Amino acid sequence: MRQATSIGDYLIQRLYAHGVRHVFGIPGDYVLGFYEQLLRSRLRIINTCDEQGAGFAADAYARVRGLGAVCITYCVGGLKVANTTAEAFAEKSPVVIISGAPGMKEREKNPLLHHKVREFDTQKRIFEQLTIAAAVLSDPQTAFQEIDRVLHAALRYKRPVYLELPRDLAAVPGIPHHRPTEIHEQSDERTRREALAEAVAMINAARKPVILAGVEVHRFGLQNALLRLAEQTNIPVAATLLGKSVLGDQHPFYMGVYAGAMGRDDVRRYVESSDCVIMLGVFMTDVNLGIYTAHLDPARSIYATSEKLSIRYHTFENVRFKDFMRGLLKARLARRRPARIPRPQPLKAFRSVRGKDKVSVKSLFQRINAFLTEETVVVADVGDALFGAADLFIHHRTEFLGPAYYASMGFAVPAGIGAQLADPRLRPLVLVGDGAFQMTGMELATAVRYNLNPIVVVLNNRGYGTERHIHDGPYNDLLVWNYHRLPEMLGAGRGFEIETEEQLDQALRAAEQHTDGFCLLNVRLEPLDRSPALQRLTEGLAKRL
Ligand SMILES: Cc1ncc(C[n+]2csc(CCOP(=O)(O)OP(=O)(O)O)c2C)c(N)n1
Ligand SMILES: [Mg+2]
Repeated sequence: MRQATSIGDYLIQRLYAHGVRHVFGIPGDYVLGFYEQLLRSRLRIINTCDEQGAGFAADAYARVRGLGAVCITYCVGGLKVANTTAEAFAEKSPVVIISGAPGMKEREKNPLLHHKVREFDTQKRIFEQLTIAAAVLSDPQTAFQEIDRVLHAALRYKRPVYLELPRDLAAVPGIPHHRPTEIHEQSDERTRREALAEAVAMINAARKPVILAGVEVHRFGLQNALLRLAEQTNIPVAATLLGKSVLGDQHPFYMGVYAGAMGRDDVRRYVESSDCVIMLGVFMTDVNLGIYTAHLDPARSIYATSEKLSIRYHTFENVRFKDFMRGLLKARLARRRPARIPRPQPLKAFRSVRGKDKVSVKSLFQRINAFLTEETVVVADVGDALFGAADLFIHHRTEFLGPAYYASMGFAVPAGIGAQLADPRLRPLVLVGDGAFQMTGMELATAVRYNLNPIVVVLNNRGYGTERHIHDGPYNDLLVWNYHRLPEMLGAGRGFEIETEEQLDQALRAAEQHTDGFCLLNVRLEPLDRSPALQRLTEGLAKRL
């Protein structure tokens, strides 16, 4: 007779069915039973140095692959992924948080078990705030349904979810003959038609429409729909920073990143002078909009996301983002003559003839730009790594990851690990400030353990550079580490200490060749040097003061 499926095994099966192949985390006694189940399954456990590393890695994995998972022990592990879950929530990344927990039997009489904070449900209540759906799998009768419901919510809303598995239930069978429930949500057809009619009339009547594409185009897999929409209508496209690379930078109707004062001026003028800005999957965040230096008038906008659809001042309920996008594709939108638009300017070539010059933030990004290929995934951490990367010319459409909204430092090194496991064809180019590196850079050990080969560029400006431009003080200084000597400690990888353009050039060439392990470039920069994007932003802000 076939053995009944246990709750733990059912969860594993469903994760696998949704494309998950790796689970990031650190075990503990409350979750060891489930770790054993994972070990016997087709999923691979990726042990990180710290739970926060696991959380960021799973987030990047989800951004690249469509779903990610992190598995940790109760509270001591769980609360360490609260921050990464918050980032996944804010930036719409579907990560499944699986936490071990005291068994249901152990909870009787409320004993003081280790790792407990206050009540047994304290952790769950915290995660209810940070996820779109949460469940404690405490009842074998409902566990499978709960798993279906929670995973469905992650996929539907592209947000993290929480599943708590009491340790005495992981191996307990759920109800027999359960079939996963497929839920198909639909738009309200009449509302959808009316919204589309209004949108089409507005777009066709416009003199200078422009599409502003955001992160949800990527999360919902609508890049091809966007491409076709632009091709069919010749309406040009700009992207937000969070949505950068939803289209490849080489597409003829793509003009670059729009980010208020932080973005390029020509893109800004084009978008802000448009009489119909079609915002697709855009989040109106301050970083996306250049810390509120953007001027977008709702009277001239169509705004469609998974949460909201409005056209001018009209709001429509129950129209799914996907259905609206597809509707636009089928609608009778006029085909226009191609407009003259600004184009992303590949950064000026690197002048290696003057090789003895010290590397500046500007020349660093120029050289990196020339280094990118179709196989690179650029992962940028908060700080000038992210601002500078805004101007990079990304060849392909998905290959840029950065926490451009919630902006938690420490994302990039573990995210590089998650991104490469999600798609092994990609080689991560991790851009990270020295401050952010000091938070999670030791996850390079994880890269070594699992034979990954990221190229990590540490922008070593001896402190919290971004903050220095806002307000400086000794609290922005850092101990200067010998980052390039980490390979000695880890017994793998290659390190480079870089001061001149020539050294940078040589290190990148060597990194290109050295594919057996990670490469770390310790790039020494002046504390007050900054990227053109960060300069534009601060100048833009200064003008408004
Ligand atoms: C976890 C976290 N702590 C603090 C901050 C506030 N913060 C924003 S930028 C920044 C400095 C970043 O320093 P570094 O990583 O060296 O990059 P740089 O600005 O020097 O390029 C800080 C501390 C943050 N965003 N995230
Ligand atoms: Mg720094």
